[in-house]
Amino acid sequence: MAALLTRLPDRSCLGIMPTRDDQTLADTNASLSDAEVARYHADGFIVPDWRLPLHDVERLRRLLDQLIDESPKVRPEHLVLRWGGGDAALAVHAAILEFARSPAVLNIVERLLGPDLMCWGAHMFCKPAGDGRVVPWHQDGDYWPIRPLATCTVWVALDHSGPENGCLRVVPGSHKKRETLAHEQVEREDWALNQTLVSGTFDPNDAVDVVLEPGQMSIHDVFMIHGSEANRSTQRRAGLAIRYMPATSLYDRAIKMPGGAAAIRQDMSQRPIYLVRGEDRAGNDFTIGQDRPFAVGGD
Ligand SMILES: O=C(O)CCC(=O)C(=O)O
Ligand code: NI
Repeated sequence: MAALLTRLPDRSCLGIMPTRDDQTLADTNASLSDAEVARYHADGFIVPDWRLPLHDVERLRRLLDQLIDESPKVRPEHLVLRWGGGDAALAVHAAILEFARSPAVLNIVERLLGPDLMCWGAHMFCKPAGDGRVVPWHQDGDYWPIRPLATCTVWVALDHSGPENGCLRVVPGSHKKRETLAHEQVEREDWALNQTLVSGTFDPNDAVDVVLEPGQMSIHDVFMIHGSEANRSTQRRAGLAIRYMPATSLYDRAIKMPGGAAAIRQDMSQRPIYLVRGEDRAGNDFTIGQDRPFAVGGD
């Protein structure tokens, strides 16, 4: 009986992930182990031991609700965030920026991309219960005007994310050649993105599910093949993707991305970008777009 009682308070028994007191966004000791870094390079993705405390997850969830309320015309899978608009606008969405610029997350990203870091985008990928859209197979590099192509995405789960509600699926090791394979443009109402890998460029049977609990995150490389299924379950699946690049690469505003009719437009030339650690070493322009208002759903 005593043994049972001592086990009852274990929060994982109640379906709540345990949080660790030493893990906060301000935690300057947060990092990745050498084994985690090696796994990232071998597989193209990792799920770090470090996770976001639940009260920060709850802040981000409230922000997601706010973004959905404020943007009734934007599908919840398409909540691409365009920062800018000065400090006042930034303050409104402070929870995301605090996350993106936090010592803990930057320490982790620094282990993968080096000491000079830019944050150039963020995207709430929210798949509502019942009709959450498919994310077709793709490599992020096919979408982005960054040269040399080098970025990683930190994707933090705001809900439980598993195969039943359309979790991220990745092809381990598919990043290794450091090249983008052939993509084609496909406009489909039930898809969240409009560029997808041409059939035959890889084997979808090699894919694995990335199952995450709220606050856990996966980090993936720009060349890694990934996608996700529709959400036909009764449980929402939301994640916040923050995009980082090394400041040794150029966010090249002259490159015209393919574009298309899909809700996410691809002209990224005016997007505000931020140096979040170290120094710019590639002539990036951090002034463009800063005066544009905060917006969601496009560039
Ligand atoms: O949230 C998803 O299912 C897809 C995310 C994705 O493609 C990305 O973050 O690059
Ligand atoms: Ni992607």
